[in-house]
Amino acid sequence: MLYSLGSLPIDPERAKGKMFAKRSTFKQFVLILPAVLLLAACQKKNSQGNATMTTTFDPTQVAEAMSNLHNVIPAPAAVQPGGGIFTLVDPTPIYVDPASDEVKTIGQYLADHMKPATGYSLPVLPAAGTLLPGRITLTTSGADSSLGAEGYELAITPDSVTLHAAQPAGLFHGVQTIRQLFPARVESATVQPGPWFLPAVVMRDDPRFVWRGMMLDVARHFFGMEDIKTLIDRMAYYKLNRLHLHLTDDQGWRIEIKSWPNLTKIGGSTEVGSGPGGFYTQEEFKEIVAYAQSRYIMIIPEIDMPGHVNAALASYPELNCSGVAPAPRIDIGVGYSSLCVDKDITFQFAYDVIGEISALTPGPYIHIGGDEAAATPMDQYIDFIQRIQGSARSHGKQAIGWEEIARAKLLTTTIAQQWTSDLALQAADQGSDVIFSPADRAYLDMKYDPGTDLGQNWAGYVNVDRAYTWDPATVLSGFPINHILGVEAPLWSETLQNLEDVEYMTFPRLIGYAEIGWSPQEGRTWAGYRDRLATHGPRLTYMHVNFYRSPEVQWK
Ligand code: TNX
Repeated sequence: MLYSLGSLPIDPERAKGKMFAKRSTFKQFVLILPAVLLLAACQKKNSQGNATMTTTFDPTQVAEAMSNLHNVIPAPAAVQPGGGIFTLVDPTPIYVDPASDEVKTIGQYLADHMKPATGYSLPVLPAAGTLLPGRITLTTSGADSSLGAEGYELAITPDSVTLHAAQPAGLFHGVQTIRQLFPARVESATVQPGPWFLPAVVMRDDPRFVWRGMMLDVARHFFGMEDIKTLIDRMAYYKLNRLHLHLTDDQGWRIEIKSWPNLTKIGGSTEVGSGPGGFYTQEEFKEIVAYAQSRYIMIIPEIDMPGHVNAALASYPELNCSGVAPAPRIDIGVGYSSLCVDKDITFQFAYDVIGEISALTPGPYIHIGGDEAAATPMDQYIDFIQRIQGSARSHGKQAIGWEEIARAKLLTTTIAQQWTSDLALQAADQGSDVIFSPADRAYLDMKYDPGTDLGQNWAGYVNVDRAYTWDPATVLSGFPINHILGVEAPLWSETLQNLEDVEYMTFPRLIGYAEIGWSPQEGRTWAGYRDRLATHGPRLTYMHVNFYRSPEVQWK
């Protein structure tokens, strides 16, 4: 009885349909706040979840719980605030579908992420049949199939948290929303004082675009397994789902190819500057792929060809037209190297590499580069790209290439990645889908402003505002909206030596790209986003992310 006090009416039919409120409004918040405070003053639950005694909750903490509803990033598609608050108790069971190991794993992931800060026990238990009242429930049974591959529905009442999704990925994304609805200190690695409140709500959320990615250049500087896993965890928190690894370039070859061992033996031993380079063995790479998969992120491997190949040319003299291997390169020049596209062995090499990489990744994509091939004659470039996309296809993969590949005759399954021109229009004309990574908005290696020590500025300065205030649908005028796959933010690593550098350039800008990729365009404003982002400062701090405290944001 007590729990309905102050509730806004939530009609389940409305919650499913078009009438569902788009985004909660501040007005609704003000309306329900007094009721919430009243409720909070009356309610305390024991471990069975019954209200047993009267106590007074700190109104500031209740207000914080309510405001977290408005600070989720990416902003959920639809939010209907409820009445009251859910209080986590010790222990709180997490009920999961008994028939699904995958759902159980997601339940355990939530428990593992709540445990350090709360110190609470959150046993993951199978819930047979109908949902048990109370506590936290994660389930795909009875979910609305229109939630799609990644959507979820989250219902929080004062006595239960229920997450529905049609697919496990949706549950995983919903778990990130739950984490963000708890106070920021829930991300602490050490036990923090409670109470652990969640605001009552019904959310229905699914992404605008299927492709929400980041790219990391591990060729110019090499980053080890732990760095990659850390980055994957950060991405997951913001519902990103693609990590593109730029595995080869002039300065380094970073993935073991068993049929061409010198690629890593010689080509993997250098990087920009004087560093030792490095590479992933195939076993290590599989481990990265599996780790990313457990966070519902797909690894997109890139082998950049026919330019950006000095590390390969230095490893095998026979890949050079001259038959002579060039010296390794550790500078940051571009556009000077090319595979010798006249030679049969060049194609043998490319096909072998594509075959081994295809076998390493379960996903349907392989990125073949294709950018800045200034040292390859255009007719040979076009022939090369066409043959390589065919090879990818023969291994059951869709080729992805930087926008320059639009000059070739593309298969409709081939995907182009826009970065600096309108060539992507030609790709869409040929029936290809396009990923948007406009350098002057989405390049994570662009300096924030002239005072940024790291990064480059050839595409201009990209502050947090500029990184956020654009729409993939309007980057190229006349671009057909049905060919937009989504958005990806590339981080080129010429100037970045370690994870701290990577994080500094990535955060907070990546959070904005996550919202551009996930949230409805309608209603997105810099002012609104900026204020929500400010509340993520403490979260990032608890996670030990080395983010740039941009003066554009009044960090909490
Ligand atoms: C352009 S973007 C490149 C990269 C550089 C980057 C530096 C693209 C497809 N090619 O080779 O690392 O600029 O910002």
